[in-house]
Amino acid sequence: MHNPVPVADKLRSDAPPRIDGARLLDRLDRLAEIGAGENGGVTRMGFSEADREARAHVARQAVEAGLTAAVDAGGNLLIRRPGGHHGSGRPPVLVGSHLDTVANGGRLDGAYGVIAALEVLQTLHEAGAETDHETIAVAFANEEGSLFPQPFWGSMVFAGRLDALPSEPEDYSGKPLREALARAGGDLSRLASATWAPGSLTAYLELHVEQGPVLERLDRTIGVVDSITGRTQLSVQVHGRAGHAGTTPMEGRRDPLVVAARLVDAVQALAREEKLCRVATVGRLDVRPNSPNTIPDLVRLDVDLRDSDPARLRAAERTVRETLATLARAGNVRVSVDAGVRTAPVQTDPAIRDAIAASATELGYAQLTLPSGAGHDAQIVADIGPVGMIFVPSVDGVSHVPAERTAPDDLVAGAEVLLRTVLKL
Ligand code: HGY
Ligand code: MN
Ligand code: MN
Ligand code: MN
Repeated sequence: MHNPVPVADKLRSDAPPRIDGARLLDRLDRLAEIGAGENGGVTRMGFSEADREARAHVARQAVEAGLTAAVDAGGNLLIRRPGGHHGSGRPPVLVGSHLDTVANGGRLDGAYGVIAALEVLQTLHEAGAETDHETIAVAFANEEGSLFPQPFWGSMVFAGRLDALPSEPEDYSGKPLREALARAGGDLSRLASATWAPGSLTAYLELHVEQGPVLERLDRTIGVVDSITGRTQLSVQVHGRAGHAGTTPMEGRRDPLVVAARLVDAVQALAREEKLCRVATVGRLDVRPNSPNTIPDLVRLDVDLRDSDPARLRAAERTVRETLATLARAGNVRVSVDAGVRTAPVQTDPAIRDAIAASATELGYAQLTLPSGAGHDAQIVADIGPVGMIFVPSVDGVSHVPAERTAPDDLVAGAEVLLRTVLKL
């Protein structure tokens, strides 16, 4: 092994190492085949078979690149350079995102940040670059909460938010997480071994597609994220009385689906008309028994509220609860509400923002500072260290759908800025 040239000398003697764009794009293509659907969508819901296959696939690529890969008790994949190559004076810099997707989602949300992090680590390794901190790549587990409804699962374990997680998590169908987590290499009874203490990171950097229209509309290549939205997710159950659709008179029905439908309309109105929060959505609705000629007995739905102001989120949540109580009385049904997720909005770190901006300028990419409308693992990792996020444009501003795309040059540009920023931290 040649003696690694200290990156300080290396930077002085020649330009910093550059990303292998072709390898980055090829890895994204191959990863997108795991969980691929017939219409170009990708389904790799957290701790599903496809998710586990993706985690193992990325771990194999890391090892083939001469790096090491290990899964912690929370199911997070951590990739490191073999010993050395960094000073011991400062805590590590963590770069990454998530590999799991929503159902029939896109090929870039999360995956792009993980593959770019692998590319950064491999480029540093091949250049024998010395950094004064260890650089670690991570794929956080179950960021989306699509199968097991605890979004940000892996980053919450990593950041030590164990008391915010259920002790025996189950998926939407009631299947326990314990076995699925074990198959992914984790261990529900040893989560504490996977937590990192506050101050144990120099920085966490997440490269991500914007998932919105702003960068494309303003023709900017690099987004410097200044804040990440707050989010409240409520799981609502509406219990009515099942009955025969043909023989049960309309008078006296206790139909939970009628109440749920009115709630869906009220939720979108509280953002669109009353402007109580930035956006409000019901994206999931389960009807039991879901039979065309039966009045349902139970309807479950998830309410997703987003805003950058925690007080507005609390007011919007109160309004949802009050509206639901009124509708329940009128519909003579019983309701319950669980706050599944409450994540506070987070500001990114100014010094990291400056490093991202300087990197984009050095590389000649047009940039814009903007907030994130989507939630990210970075807002959880912010509990234990300073965080930064880099965005690249999303074609037509769409995400969480098969049409999710980013121009290849922009994908490479984002990874170049990620690498350059790591070297500046
Ligand atoms: O829902 C979100 O904001 C993210 O994609 N998990
Ligand atoms: Mn997502
Ligand atoms: Mn994401
Ligand atoms: Mn994210």
